Amino acid sequence: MTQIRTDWTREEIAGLFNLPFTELLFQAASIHRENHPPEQVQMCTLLSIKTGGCPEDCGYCSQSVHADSGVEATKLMDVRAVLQSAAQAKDAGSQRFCMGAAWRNPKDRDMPAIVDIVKGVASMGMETCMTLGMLTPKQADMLAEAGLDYYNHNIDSSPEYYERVISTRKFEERIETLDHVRSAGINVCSGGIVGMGETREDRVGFVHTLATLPQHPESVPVNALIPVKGTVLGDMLADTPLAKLDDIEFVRTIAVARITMPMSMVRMSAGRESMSEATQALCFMAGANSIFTGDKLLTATNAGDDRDGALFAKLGLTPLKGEEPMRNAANGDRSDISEMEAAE
Ligand code: SAM
Ligand code: DTB
Ligand code: SF4
Repeated sequence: MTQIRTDWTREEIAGLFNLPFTELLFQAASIHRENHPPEQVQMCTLLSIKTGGCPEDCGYCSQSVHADSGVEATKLMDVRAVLQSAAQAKDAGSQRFCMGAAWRNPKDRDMPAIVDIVKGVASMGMETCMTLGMLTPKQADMLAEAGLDYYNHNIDSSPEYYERVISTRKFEERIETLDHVRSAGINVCSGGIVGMGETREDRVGFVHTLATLPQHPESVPVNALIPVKGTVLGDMLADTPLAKLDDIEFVRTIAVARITMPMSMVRMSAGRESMSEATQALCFMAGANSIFTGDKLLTATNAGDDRDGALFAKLGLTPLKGEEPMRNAANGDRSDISEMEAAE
């Protein structure tokens, strides 16, 4: 069993990034197969349950009111419609259903519907994940009690680069919400975005922050920036195409996340649509073991099932076997949630 460490130094992490690529990949792949079935990749589906109109000013996001991206704001989706989408995702082979809302934080009046959604999706036997912005301890407890398996809240980048990307909230506030999620007994999903114009040192700081949390996030999404027209970062990248992150550096980031957080699910999240098959294959080799399937992420397009099916066939990869999803600590096997109760 690999030793789990939360005392990584920035120097050690920088040292991993600096390894010869073949050595880095070998170390990451070795740790990956010690802790995970290396030929299996978890298939996840994303749904935006409340799109656009977000008051935050995250420089990458199409859903911010500060962006001119053309994304229209919607209300929170009806519970039934969400459950219908979840059922479709399950039929299409998804094991995990992730729901996102473009909020700074959920309002207390939103919580009853959110709780019903969690109960409904959980009762279908899928792993549940939600990302709704900042949470109070009480809201985290409500989600835990409803049976939410994971809460996604990304630190996005290094503490230093964070404030250049987002001005409407502080890095420490992100960490506070992660604390509330952890205390409530929900598995933590936290990662970030690379390719936002940050330096290697920022990528070191990003992985270092995650790998030195008191407990590693069980789930670490690594997004490659999707440059969206009308967002600060999308427009910056359109003006300076050379600023696009090199694919090998993306693979290195995945590998370092795998080595430093051996047990976590490392998710190759946004940005696969513009990646070559070869780059994605290197990411799987480096320890990525989860992808978003289907044609759409939250607002952006995704690689799509046809392309992914062809890639999996070529690489001999299979969807993660339908073992029991990793339940939240507060809720055990959730045998208390009956189908009937969930449908109420
Ligand atoms: N409002 C919630 C929040 O920010 O916590 C949840 C939704 S937000 C869209 C979820 C994550 O998606 C962000 O933290 C960011 O890492 C990622 N994301 C958003 N826009 C992206 C883009 N254009 N490219 C890559 N990742 C993106
Ligand atoms: C995460 O880190 N990536 C997902 C999920 N968590 C919610 C979201 C990706 C969003 C990509 C941009 C969009 O679709 O708008
Ligand atoms: Fe709002 Fe989340 Fe987008 Fe930031 S990333 S603008 S908080 S939806």
